[in-house]
Amino acid sequence: MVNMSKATNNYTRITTNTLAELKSKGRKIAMLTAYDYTMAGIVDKAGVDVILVGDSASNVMAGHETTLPITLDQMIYHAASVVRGVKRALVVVDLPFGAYQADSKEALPIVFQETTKTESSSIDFKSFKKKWKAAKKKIVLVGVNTPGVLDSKWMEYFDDDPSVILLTETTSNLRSKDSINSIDSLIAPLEMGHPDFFSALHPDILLTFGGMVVSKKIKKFLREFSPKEHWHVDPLRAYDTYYCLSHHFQMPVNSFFSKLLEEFRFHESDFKSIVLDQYQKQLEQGDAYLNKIGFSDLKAFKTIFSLMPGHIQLQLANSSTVRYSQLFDLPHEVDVFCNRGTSGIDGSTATAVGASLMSSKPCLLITGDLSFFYDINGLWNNYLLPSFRIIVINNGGGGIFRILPGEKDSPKYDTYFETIHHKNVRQLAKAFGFKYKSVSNNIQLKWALKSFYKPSNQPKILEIKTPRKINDEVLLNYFKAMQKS
Ligand SMILES: Cc1ncc(C[n+]2csc(CCOP(=O)(O)OP(=O)(O)O)c2C)c(N)n1
Repeated sequence: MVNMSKATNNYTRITTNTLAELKSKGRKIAMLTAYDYTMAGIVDKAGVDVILVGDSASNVMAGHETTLPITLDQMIYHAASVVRGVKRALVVVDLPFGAYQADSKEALPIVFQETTKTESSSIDFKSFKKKWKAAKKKIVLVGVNTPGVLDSKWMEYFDDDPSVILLTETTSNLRSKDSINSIDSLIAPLEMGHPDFFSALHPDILLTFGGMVVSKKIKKFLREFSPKEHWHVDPLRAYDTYYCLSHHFQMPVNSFFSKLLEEFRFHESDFKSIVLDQYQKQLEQGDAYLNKIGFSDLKAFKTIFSLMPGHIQLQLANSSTVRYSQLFDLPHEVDVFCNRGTSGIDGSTATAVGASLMSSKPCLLITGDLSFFYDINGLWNNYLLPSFRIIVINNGGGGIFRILPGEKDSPKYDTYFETIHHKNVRQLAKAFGFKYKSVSNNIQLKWALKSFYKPSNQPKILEIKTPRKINDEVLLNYFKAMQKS
């Protein structure tokens, strides 16, 4: 058995990603069956990569003639026993015959339901506490979250601990005094290489919670500068986004911190101060650049975010809207939502209209032009509130394709990628009973925003026209400006 797994014994935890990697390299994968804690421990220690808890437990453990009689509860009993004995291997469990055969989609809810039953009290926090305490450099990275998920005392803890930096996104709905809310502005120098800073930023422990992370730069950084430990906290699932997931805590995030941080004392570290200093310098460089440049998507977002009222619900469309939104701070009280996941440009308007009806706060949707035209049927209903606001960033097409590498130089790029158009939003605004205004420079935008949020007897649309061809360069130069610090 030891020989079989030699090729893979440098992996501390086998995940589905490990298997894909091994397959792509043509390496052998060792797999054995186990049904109980003791056997699973032996097989795992021998270095077997995958342990199968087969429904053959019906024959082998219970003496039935076939695999048919075993029940879901009995399979769960075996699976849970095996999981308790395993530290490294990936555990694969058969669902019993008949559990979902009618439709394979039924398998998923069964798995989710059963996996979330795991008792958090069964986790032994001792070794995790020790590691947390010993680590001088810890990054807490938060993905998409509904507002109010984390108790404020943990935010205060993150602010106070000199060995922790808290990285959040606009869509995380978490902002504290010392949190870094624009991850891309921190990681901006990555493309240029900045070895000293990146080895300083390289964390011992990465702790994540929440859903998808928008920033491509942080993903690239964490894959390149792999932390020794990556812990993810989520009652349901854990994705191995950074290819180094070492532990999944299947529990609510507040319970997790209560356990991990009980009786915790801070220890000296200069991690936070080094990182925050560098971040501040980069933000200042970025601001200096922003003050110099002409009107563009980036400048429009800066203005929108700096003049945003506090008491609103912000709905973000996908494409570059959600990405530009990660670059600027907004008032702490704003609740932010975005249809992340498959990142479709459809549905954002319809979602915002629906959400506006259920929220006590006025709703603002920020959307790109194609997303707005695409989802126009979302406005076709009788329930639009007078407090509903839409900002359409009209850059004449799908601006994101200019920013993404690769496509810009392909033939017919304008037609098939950017899909340029010369439509404006005015007629549609009128047709759906919105008050309408359009602006095409920063002074007009500032003026328009002064009255845009004021109460009215009609919903309002503000169309911001930006020059299509310069947006990608402006964004690139913004990051370059930060790299100078
Ligand atoms: C339903 C759907 N169709 C197509 C796409 C591919 N797509 C991604 S971004 C984009 C352009 C969006 O343009 P716009 O809404 O104007 O935003 P901008 O990129 O200019 O910010 C398209 C067509 C998608 N993500 N979802």
